Amino acid sequence: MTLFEELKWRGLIKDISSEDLVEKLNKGGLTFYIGTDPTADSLHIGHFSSFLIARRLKEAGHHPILLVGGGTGLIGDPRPTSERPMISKETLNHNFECLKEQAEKIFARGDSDFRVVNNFDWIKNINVVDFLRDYGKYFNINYMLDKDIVKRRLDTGITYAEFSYMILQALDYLQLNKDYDCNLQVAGQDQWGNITAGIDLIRKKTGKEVYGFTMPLLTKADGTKFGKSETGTIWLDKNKTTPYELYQFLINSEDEKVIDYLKFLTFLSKEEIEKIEAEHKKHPEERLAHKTLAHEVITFLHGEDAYNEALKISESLFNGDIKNLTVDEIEMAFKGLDKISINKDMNIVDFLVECNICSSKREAREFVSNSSITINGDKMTDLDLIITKELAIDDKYLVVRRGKKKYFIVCYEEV
Ligand code: 485
Repeated sequence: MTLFEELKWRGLIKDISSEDLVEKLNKGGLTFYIGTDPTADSLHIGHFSSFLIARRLKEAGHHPILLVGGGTGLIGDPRPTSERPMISKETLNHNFECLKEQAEKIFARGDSDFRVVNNFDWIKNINVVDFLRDYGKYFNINYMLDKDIVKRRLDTGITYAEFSYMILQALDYLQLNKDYDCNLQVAGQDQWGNITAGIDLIRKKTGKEVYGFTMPLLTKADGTKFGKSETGTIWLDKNKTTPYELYQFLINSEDEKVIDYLKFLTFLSKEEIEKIEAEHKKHPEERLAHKTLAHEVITFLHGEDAYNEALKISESLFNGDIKNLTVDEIEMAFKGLDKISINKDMNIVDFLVECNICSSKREAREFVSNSSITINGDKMTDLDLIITKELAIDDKYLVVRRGKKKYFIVCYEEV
């Protein structure tokens, strides 16, 4: 299978700038770039699916450049809906540092052929007269108005700053072409207008033919964006989205989409994925495709140990085997829950009311008598039980479950 055939099979090709690109991709030796703006202090799973292309192309013999937009981030790429709030320069710098480190760690992986650049390095030197003469003169307003994103914003309004964004991204491509002979830009499908603006600018200014292609957005079965869980965006920074949360997100992928995600988000070969697909169809209840997806993505991002920990937490919670977990693992498993503090021994009924796990003593007695309360995985049915620190995991946490699903974390205060 050629590289292009493989990218097609994975569902990674949306628009391509010219048919010539197919042969060039298959041959190898292109220098390409993919960019992101530092609008947050971490990349998210949507970026992950796009940025993986950098490793795929690199492995096929092309040379990657990752651009973090310290300059473009100060303006903001127009969204289809409304103007972006401006990010302060301090926040932007902070985000920039975070993203640079993350991109290097996750995608470059110490590979010296991966270059990471910041467009602020050249944008900051352009004065307004040069900007208009050297670039503005090459952009006809009709051409700009014809870009999809601008058309979509005409009703709600778009400022001159955001309207000019495409010129900045186009001049980046020109700059990278000049500095590194970069001749391919890759991105998600929403970037098609910006990519073609760059290709056209380079053609007009240098006469050279350069290329671009976009990848489809990763979606859920209903067509909405993939990448949000009940608790929000799935980040690549493990302090923002723990490996356990990532595990939960991936393991709960929709059945009808999970094979697509394997193609998009992993490096497993066509043969391997087809084997998993056949197995998945035969025994969907085994969730082999989901498990493989979680394993591949989490080990790529955070390593095998983090994956094993996420798996252990998931299995322990599923089996009620809470005592098996360490304090760190409990913290990861219940990251989103507020901790309830206590500092004295109490009868179980008083304990449940005091910790707001039950609303009255009557209710507490009822739950205990119905075997609906577990503490660290053990059913608590004795109404006279005294809850003491000795019951806590590492003298710290009591994981209380009320009914089937409702968890509470009670924490013994250091006194
Ligand atoms: O020269 C460039 C300057 C900035 C950019 C690209 C080239 C960033 C780009 N305008 C952008 O906004 N990208 C998005 C981002 O930063 O979050 C997303 C795209 C998505 C995919 C991803 O970046 O919306 O399709 O390309 C990597």
